[in-house]
Amino acid sequence: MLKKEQIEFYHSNGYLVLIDVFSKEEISKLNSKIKNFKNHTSQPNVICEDNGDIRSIFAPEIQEPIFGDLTKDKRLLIASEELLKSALYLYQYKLNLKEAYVGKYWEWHQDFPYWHFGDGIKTPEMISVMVLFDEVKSYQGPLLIIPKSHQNGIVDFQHKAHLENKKDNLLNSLNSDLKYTINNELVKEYALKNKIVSLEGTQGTVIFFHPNIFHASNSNVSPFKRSTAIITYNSIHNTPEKKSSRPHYICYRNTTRLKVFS
Ligand SMILES: O=C(O)CCC(=O)C(=O)O
Repeated sequence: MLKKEQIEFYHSNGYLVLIDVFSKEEISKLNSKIKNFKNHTSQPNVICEDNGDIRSIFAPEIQEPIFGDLTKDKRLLIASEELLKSALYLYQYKLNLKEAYVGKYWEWHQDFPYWHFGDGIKTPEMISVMVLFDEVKSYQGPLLIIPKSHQNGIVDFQHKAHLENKKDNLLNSLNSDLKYTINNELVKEYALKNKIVSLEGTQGTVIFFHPNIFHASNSNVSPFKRSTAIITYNSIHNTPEKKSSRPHYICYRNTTRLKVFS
């Protein structure tokens, strides 16, 4: 159960970090399965960089069912319910891998625009939970966030002329040239006001973050990989009005309340 101060911290700052939530043994079990996805790079839920390395794996339980249990773990699910004060369903789940030396960056963005415009979700009554599968230091491309930047809804996007006449492409929500990035001047303004926080942590650390928080991460030029899971829950009262046209591995269709795995 979260403490009152932790819940207040989350709502005020838009994120919350809990260290050592999972043991090394628990994480090792999952980590050992990640290499198996190399056999599935032609599957549509496995998103690769131009060099063939895996960037993200959506709905990893499709190929490796063991990953399914993580989304129902009480340390993530109950804590998220406490933060949102709502029953939740699983909205999206992915592994983000940043390979040693070459793992690529994520530009400054908010997540909610993708879910609002892409899937028709009405309000940001949602939460994302990042689980660190490796110890993450400053040089491995940790998640960067700007505290309190979640408070003003969806903000102005950075104009990207090269994407303007391009046909709407699913990959532009998934690759390193994102469709909805935050206007650079705004990023600067918020960063000057509230600073940028680098969320490093031990293996097994958990980071809860708001769908409107400004976040990004650098490339991983270090010799150490950085694997993470990001689970996004949505309130059962916030289901989309119509079915998303995006694939089921990007936007789950089962909106029944998720129950803790026991
Ligand atoms: O993996 C990261 O460092 C950032 C991921 C991210 O921003 C996202 O998946 O929306």
